[in-house]
Amino acid sequence: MFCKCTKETTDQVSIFNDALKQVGDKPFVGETPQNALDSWITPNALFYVRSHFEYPDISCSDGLNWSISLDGGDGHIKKIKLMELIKMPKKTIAVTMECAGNNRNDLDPKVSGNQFDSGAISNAIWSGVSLSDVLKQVNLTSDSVEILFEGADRGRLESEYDQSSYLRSLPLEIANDPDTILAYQMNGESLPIEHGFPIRLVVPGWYGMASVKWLNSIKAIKKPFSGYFQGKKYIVKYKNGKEHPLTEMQIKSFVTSHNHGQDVVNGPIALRGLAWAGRAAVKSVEVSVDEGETWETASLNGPNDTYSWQKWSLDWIPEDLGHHTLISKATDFNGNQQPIESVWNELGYAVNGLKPLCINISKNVS
Ligand SMILES: Nc1nc2c(c(=O)[nH]1)N[C@H]1C(S)=C(S)[C@@H](COP(=O)(O)O)O[C@H]1N2
Ligand SMILES: [Mo]
Repeated sequence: MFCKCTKETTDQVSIFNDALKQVGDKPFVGETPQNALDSWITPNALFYVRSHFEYPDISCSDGLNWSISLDGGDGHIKKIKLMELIKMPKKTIAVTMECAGNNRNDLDPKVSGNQFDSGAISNAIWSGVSLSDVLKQVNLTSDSVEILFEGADRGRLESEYDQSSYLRSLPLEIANDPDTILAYQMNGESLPIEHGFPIRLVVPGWYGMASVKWLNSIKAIKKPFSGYFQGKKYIVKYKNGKEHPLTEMQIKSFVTSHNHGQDVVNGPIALRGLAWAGRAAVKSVEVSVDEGETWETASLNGPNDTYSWQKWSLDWIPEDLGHHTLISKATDFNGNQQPIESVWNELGYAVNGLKPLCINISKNVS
């Protein structure tokens, strides 16, 4: 079966809302809970949810009959049915998706927006078709510069704005990359409604805002898109007035084997965590158990997929009891290293500084 019935879809939503750590309401925004981050794959029910509007009311039969409007830039619209896409060559790919606002809560001074801790990130195996195979079905006009994607969700952006849909564009180079997919499955199941049922864009290595959910139209455009979610939001604005739009996820890592403030009984301790670097590969992860005084190289445990986070581990035998500050630091093959401090920016994006975690080692009484 391609999808579950509407009732089950509705039921799933309340399960999600219970399982996730709620960060926003109307629409629901939720983080993956800390213990679920200690796993390479995030189960669908624990995958973080970030929507700007209430999700559209798409029933199972709406999903089965879904079609996407495709315009190569000449105004002529070709409709492609989801069922036609499903018959095309299937592409399956592991992709870690991180919301650009992940860890916004760590910034000092605080900025407005969803106050995410470390859980606005998740990893899934996505299946669908290469967007490039779909684009081949129309002739892109030669003056096209970007491809614009529209979701079926609508709402008011800010009080002074009218109703709008969720719109984002991609440069041609990224749109034509065979790894950019239109996904209709997530971890082997049809997409849950909150994650874009029946079909969404998945842009590997980019922050989550690029991966448009509930995709209903694709259009080649002649001028770079500058709509609300591209010209106003998802721009890194530094204190010195410089700014740039967000694209690839910045290099980052964190400890997942322990919770902040956890009591741990003395003995050999298996430290674990995750590291990722957008479209680049992670080269190494170093770990400190003494607040950054000394560093040891962790083992990288894969899986070695291009666009998903990697697991790392380090066995450690503490030399003394009491508080210890654990920190991980990643480096990628392009020579980028995770910064010690995140760079403050007005809208609180791309927060990737080191994330110290404190544990308390107590005496083994047995
Ligand atoms: N149509 C639509 N697509 C969207 C959004 C949205 O609000 N509407 N939010 C974006 C943002 S900011 C993120 S981080 C990801 C979140 O995807 P998820 O909810 O499946 O985790 O979807 C992106 N795609
Ligand atoms: Mo996001």
